[in-house]
Amino acid sequence: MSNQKTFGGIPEEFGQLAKAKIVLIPVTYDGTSTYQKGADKGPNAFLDAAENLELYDIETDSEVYKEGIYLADTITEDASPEAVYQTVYNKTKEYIAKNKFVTLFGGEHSISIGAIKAHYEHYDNLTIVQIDAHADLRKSYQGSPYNHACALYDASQNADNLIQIGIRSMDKSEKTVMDYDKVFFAHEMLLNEDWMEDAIDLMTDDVYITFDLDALDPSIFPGTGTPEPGGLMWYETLEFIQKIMKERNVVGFDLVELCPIEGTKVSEFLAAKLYYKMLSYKFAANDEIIDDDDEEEDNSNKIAKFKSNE
Ligand SMILES: [Mn+2]
Repeated sequence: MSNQKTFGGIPEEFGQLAKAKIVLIPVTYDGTSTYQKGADKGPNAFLDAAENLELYDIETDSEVYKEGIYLADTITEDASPEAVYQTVYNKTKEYIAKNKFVTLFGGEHSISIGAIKAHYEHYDNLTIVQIDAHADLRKSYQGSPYNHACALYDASQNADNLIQIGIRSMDKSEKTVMDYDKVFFAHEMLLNEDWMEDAIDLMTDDVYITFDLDALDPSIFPGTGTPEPGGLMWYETLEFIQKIMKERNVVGFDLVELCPIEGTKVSEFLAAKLYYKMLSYKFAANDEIIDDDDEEEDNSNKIAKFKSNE
């Protein structure tokens, strides 16, 4: 399927592959989700919402689209979970080889398996940061290692470093795979006002972020297949992403599991805004937003739910 439009309706000159620093690959696969279906409709809802974004970011005083965002053809492969994995892996590799900053939008979380692998094969000592309500560490589920419940199993075994953030749902069997020193459970984050710095301290220089949108609290992001209570709020999410972008070299990311709800655009608009914020932080990270850390933390304490109330 060929995308005629540019991301967010940006001018054609900033949407061409040759000049773009950023590539966005939409992936519509929703073959293995188990509760509410509809993540296949995520990419189109996200792209529609993005057309209504303001392209100037107040916080970073930047217009990140001028770095160039190439909207790649949507991956609509759905023959099997393995075929999806292979296609995503090949496409991601292709754009990494062109020195692009590769981003993907799902689709369910299994679409991340190939994207993560392409990145950890390319970058030595890469950290995978998984922001997610679910551990996703099953070796196989419903007959496939490429099921969304297995999205991070491969990374847990083969990537150099996996850090899990916001986890609040898992199967007991996943305990044997999980590295507890690198997991930030939601109920513990609530009591640890230093969780962001603690997590960043565990990261190597190069970082890939896989962001399952169900990590967010359902009150701000209801549009997902398995909405788990007790998730991340908007400003603490932005604070954490901004800190990673400033303190580490983020080499790519994916956002997955948007499952649009008919009659409301809250979730897809949040997803579009989050995507654009992540790019703004990434490409403004080394200039405009270097500021006084102490002052920033004072402000964020007032609005971050996962910080101590004292
Ligand atoms: Mn997940």
